[in-house]
Amino acid sequence: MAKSRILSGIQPTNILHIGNYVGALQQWVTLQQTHDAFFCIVDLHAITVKQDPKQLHDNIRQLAAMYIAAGIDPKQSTIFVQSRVSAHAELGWVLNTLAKVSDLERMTQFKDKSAQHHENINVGLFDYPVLMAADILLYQPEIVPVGDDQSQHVELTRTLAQRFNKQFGDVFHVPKLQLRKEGARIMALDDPTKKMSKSAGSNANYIALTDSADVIRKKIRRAVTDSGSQVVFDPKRAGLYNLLTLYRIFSGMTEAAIEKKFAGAKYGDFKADLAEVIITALSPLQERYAALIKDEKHIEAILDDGAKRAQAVAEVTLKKVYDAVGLG
Ligand code: AQP
Repeated sequence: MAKSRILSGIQPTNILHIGNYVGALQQWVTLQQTHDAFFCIVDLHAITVKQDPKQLHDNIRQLAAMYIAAGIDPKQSTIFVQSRVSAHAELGWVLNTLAKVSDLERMTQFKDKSAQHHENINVGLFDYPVLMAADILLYQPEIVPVGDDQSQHVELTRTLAQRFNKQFGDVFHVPKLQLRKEGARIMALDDPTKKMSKSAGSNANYIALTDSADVIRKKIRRAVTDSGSQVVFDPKRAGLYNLLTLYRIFSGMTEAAIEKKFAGAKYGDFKADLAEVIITALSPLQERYAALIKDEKHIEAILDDGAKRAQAVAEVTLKKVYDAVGLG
């Protein structure tokens, strides 16, 4: 029986952080074992905010290397760059004619990003979720594994698929959102009321996957917590809860075992231990990344192959769409 398909992607903006790793990459690594997996580098999304062209070009290769370093196997899964498969932009245009301005006005990411980039509130930023719907629907996936911040966009994707199918006949499979049970929203270290974000103003916000051991120790030491003293899982103590969630995910220990381990300990002792747990967990990934990033040809060959594999699937869907709409 054919494996069911999954599709997800990350923007090649800045360097990835442990939120991207936990919310997206870690799930992808597990899911690729049981699914026909497509992992996209969504560079067309990246240009909805100002990018330095040279930096963007380098970021694409770095992100591909990070996918592989994190455990995505390019033989098993398809790794590709969005702009190299033109069907994404083409289907995006067709879906634009079905998306309502009112659908897009509700998107919280658009509201957040327009506040963050008030000097450049461009049409692409507004239209981002429609292109994302095209990214997904082209591959007819069963599930879309993302972090919680993308839930609203996946919901819109489902709406657009249903709207298209109703108007033109059943072309799209309506995909399901897949969030992990814990860690779907890792919060910022310097403000646990906001999600960890790679475009945050301060690098105290996140732990980058390439941060050195000393930088990780410093960032965790300075992470915002409350004035309490007991190291226990309490969602009301947002900063500590976020750090404990990271401890759970990176150590693999249960909540009860962690609380027992730190009974009577101070926040400072817990933070010092957490830093070491994260350093140990990231170290193999960092070693693989350092080796991969030196081999530009190898990464380019993987991306060329990925574009061909993605193109073959995307073209089939786009043809069905064009035929259904009357453009074929
Ligand atoms: N804090 C987070 N916790 C869990 N998952 C997260 N993701 C992002 N932040 C967290 C998930 O990572 C994937 C890739 O995200 P993206 O590149 O599309 O960009 P984003 O969601 O906009 O992530 P950032 O870090 O906030 O980037 P910037 O600041 O550049 O916009 C997605 O699956 C996302 O859910």
